Amino acid sequence: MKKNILLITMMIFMTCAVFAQKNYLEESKEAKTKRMQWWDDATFGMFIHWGIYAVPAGEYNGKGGGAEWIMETHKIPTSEYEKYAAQFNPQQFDAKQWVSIAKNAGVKYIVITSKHHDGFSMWDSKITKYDIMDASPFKRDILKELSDACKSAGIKFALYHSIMDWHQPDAKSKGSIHQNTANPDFNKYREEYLKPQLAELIKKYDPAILWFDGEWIPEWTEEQGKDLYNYLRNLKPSLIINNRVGKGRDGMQGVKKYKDAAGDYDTPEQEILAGAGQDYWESCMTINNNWGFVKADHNWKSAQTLIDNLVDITAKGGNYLLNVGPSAEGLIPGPSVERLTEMGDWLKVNKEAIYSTKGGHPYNDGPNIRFTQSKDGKSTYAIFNKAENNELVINAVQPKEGAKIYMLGVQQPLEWSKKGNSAVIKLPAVLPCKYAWVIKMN
Ligand code: FHN
Repeated sequence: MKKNILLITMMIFMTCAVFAQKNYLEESKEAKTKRMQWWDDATFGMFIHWGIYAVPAGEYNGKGGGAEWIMETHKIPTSEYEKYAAQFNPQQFDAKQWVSIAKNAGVKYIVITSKHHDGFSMWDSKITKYDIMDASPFKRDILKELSDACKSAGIKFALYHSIMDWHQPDAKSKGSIHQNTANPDFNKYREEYLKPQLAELIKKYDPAILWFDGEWIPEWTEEQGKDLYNYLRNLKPSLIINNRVGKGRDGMQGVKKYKDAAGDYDTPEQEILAGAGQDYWESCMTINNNWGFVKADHNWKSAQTLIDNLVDITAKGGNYLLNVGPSAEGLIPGPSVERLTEMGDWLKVNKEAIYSTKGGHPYNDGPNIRFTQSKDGKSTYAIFNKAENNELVINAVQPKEGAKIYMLGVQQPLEWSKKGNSAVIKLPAVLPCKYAWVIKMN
């Protein structure tokens, strides 16, 4: 008798345990800090916008405009746009080569578009035939190849996923040009398409981050965002999710409009916070003018600008998510690779001032000096991109009398002196790198 009672009690307990969803919206600050640690230390990620929109490459019927937005920009009917899937056959795609480019650039995590607004699934999805395996001649699981290559190289693999979907009938906002059902049932799309695809992505590719976008549609609400956040964290407790999972993002400036907005970090886009960030934040930017590949877009940002951005963002306590838009052939454009290589060469000399640091307090000293700090607070790094008379004058931070001051990449300590409230540091005759240099002060 006693044995039966014990057995029944255990079964009830186990059943409750299985169905007891944890509420991660009430996660403690300590637990979140622990979960975000690798991301906070990583500082530099690569964004990849890749899809069948690479086939038109920013041109439709002889007219430019729209990269990953080309379906909307040119009001391309779904049946017309689907034809790009049948032309998408990136035979030069080599996941290991892409990951090697990222690793050499000093990138610590890669966020690739699993599904952008056009609704095309860049993986072998069992939920739809509108995917790389069934609708394209390529028939290779791109996300599987890339996630495997990332794992082998020690780079975190992550996914961008659009809530907005111009292909799924029930996802189409009423009145949108793509609407082709009288009464789209958004709840049906969310529960029977969006969530099952996300569960599939977590199970198959184990992403470290889910980077949501397209949350601005009228059908999506903060409540649905909170529900989705909790659903996903229960599937993978260590998952990191950006603040576009809900409706809490304040436009392109990307910070939370209210304290309990769903999502783990803020997402300024094509801009850098004006001052030091108050929460976890990541600035996503293009390397030219477009996210997706545009054959006519040769407006590449200089290596100087990209390194200045990385330094400014790091000094303000943020992460830099820099985008590449591969071609329909599966190649990351050469000018992107050149600039990423320059960033990697710079980081090889100066990584100590970037990875696993805290934003400086203050974060700057005029327009050309930024500060970061070691996590233990024992070292301050002054990162500068301009100096006159072969010396650097620092006012905002005062080294201790007699402190040894170094430049990263240079063996010998530097000569320096105090002049009033300034520290005047003599720079070495031969500098260890291009673009910007780091003074280390203990
Ligand atoms: O509409 C998207 C756009 O295509 C791109 O993905 C950027 C980068 O995150 N986000 C949205 C525009 O804010």
